[in-house]
Amino acid sequence: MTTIPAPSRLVPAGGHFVLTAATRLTADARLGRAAAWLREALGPATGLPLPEGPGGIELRLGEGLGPEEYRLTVTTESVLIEAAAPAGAFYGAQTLRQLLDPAAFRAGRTGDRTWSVPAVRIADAPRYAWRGCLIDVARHFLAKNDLLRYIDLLAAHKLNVLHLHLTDDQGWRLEIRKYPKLTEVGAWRRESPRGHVRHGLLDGRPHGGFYSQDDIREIVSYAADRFVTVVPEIDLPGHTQAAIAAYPELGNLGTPLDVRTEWGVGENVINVSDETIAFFLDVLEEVLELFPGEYVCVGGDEVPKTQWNDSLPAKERMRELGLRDAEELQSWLMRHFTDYLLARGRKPLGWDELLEGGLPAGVTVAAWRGDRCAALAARAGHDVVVSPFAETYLDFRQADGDQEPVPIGSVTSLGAVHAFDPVPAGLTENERGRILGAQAALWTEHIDSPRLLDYMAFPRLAAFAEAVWSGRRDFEDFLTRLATHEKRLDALGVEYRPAGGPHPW
Ligand code: TNX
Repeated sequence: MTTIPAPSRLVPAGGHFVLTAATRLTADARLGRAAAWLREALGPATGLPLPEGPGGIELRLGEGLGPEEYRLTVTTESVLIEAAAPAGAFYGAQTLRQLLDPAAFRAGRTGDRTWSVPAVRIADAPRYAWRGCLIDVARHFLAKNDLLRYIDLLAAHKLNVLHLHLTDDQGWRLEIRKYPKLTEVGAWRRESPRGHVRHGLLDGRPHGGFYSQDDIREIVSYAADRFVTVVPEIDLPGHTQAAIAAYPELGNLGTPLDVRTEWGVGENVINVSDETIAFFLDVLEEVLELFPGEYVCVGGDEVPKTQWNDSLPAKERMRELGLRDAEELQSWLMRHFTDYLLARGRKPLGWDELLEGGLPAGVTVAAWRGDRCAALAARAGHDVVVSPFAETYLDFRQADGDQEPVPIGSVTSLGAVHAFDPVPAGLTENERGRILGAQAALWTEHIDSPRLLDYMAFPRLAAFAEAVWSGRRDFEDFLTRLATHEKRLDALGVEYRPAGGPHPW
C-alpha cells in the first residue's frame, strides 16, 4: 500500500470495502472532530454524504493507545478507526483518505467512480511528538489563504507543528494593537532585495503584507481543527530591522532605518534599554493572547555584537551588571523574554546560538547548526527540536543544475531528507529523551510565491514526514509509494518538483 508516511505496521487482507451513497459514518463523541474532517475532506471529490449512523465507517474510542496512535481495520464489511484521543482518530482518517483513489484529494467531482478501500489492518503511531515545519512569512509574505492550504498539507503528512517565523529584518507580519507602526511601516519594503539573479522581474518592486489579529485567530483555529499547533516566532534581538524601521528608538544608532532590502545577516539589533525590553514584553503579551499553544519562539539566531560593542549605553549596561562580553549581554537581555514566558506558563523556544552566553533551564532549543549543537543542548539539560540545515532546510536546492531556482546553501536531495535521523549520535538514553522531534524549514529569501514554495517543499516534505513519523529508511520503497503520492499532490494542486527534473522556473 502506498501511504506516506509509512505506518508502523500494515497487514493486507483480501477484498475491498466499497463506499456508496448509503455508507454511514459514526464516531464516539470525543472523536467527532476527526469525523467532521473526514466528511468534509471526502465530500467534494466523492459526492458521498456519509450520513451519521452505524454500519459503515466507525471512529471508536480504543484503550491503551497513545494520544496520536490509531488502529485502522478495513474489512469488506466495515471500516474501523480506533483511537484513545482525537488526534489519533484524525491520523487514522488521514490514512483512510490515502487508501482511496488519489482523485479523493480533488476539490470537485471528476465523473463517476467506485470509491473503494483495500481490506487491511494498520497499527500506527508517530516516532516523535514534534513533527514540524517552519515557514518564513517575513522575507516573503504568504497570504492567509495560502497559509491555510499549507496547514492542510502539513496535516495530510501527519505533521503537527507550524513554526511561523513572523518577524525579520525584511518584514514584520503580525498586527500588534499597542504598536501599530510595526505593521503600518514594518510590513512593507520599498524594493525587493537584490540577489534575485534569475528573478530579475521582481527587482525594484515593493513587497509587503501582514496578518491582522483576526487573521491569526482564524489561522490558529483552522490549524487546531487539523491538530496542528502554531508556534509563533518573534525573532530577537537580531533580525529586527523592520521593527527598528517602525520605531527607531528600539535601535542602537539613533538614526532612522528602512525595512531591510537585502538578504544576509544584518548588523542592526535592538538596544538593551528598559524601554525596549518593556516594548517587546508588550508585544509578547499580545502574542500570548493570540497563540494558545505552549511554545513561543523568541529567536536568538545570528546576532552580530558590533553595535553593542560600539554603543555607550550597552557598554554601560555591561559594566553595571558585571558582564564579561556581549554574549553575556545577549543572555541577560533574552532572559527577560524567556522568564516572562515561563512565568506565564509557556515554554520558550530559541535558536541554538542562545547557548553561547548561558541559557536558563526550561528553554527549549531549536538546533539548526547540526548534531554538535543539538547534542550540546541536550547535554546541558534542554529539550531540543532539531532542524539541521543540511538535511531539513528546504530552501536549499534539491539538485545541482542551473534550472533549479536561486539556491541558498548546498544540495539537499530527496534521499538525504528521507535518510534524516533526528537523534544525534553519541547521546545517552537520558539525553536522547530530550529530543522532542524535528522540523523542516522553508526560509523564503528566494521563495517569493506559493508556486515556488510548493516546488521547494515537495516532495521533500513528504520524505521528512516519513523520517519523523515512521523513521523507516527504505528509500526505494518510499519512491514506489511516492509515485502514487504525487498523484495525490497533483489532485491537491501542489506544484512539487517532479522526479524527472525541474520545472522551468
Ligand atoms: C539561517 S536558521 C537563518 C535564516 C536564513 C536561513 C537561510 C536561522 C535560525 N537563521 O535567517 O533564512 O539561514 O537558509
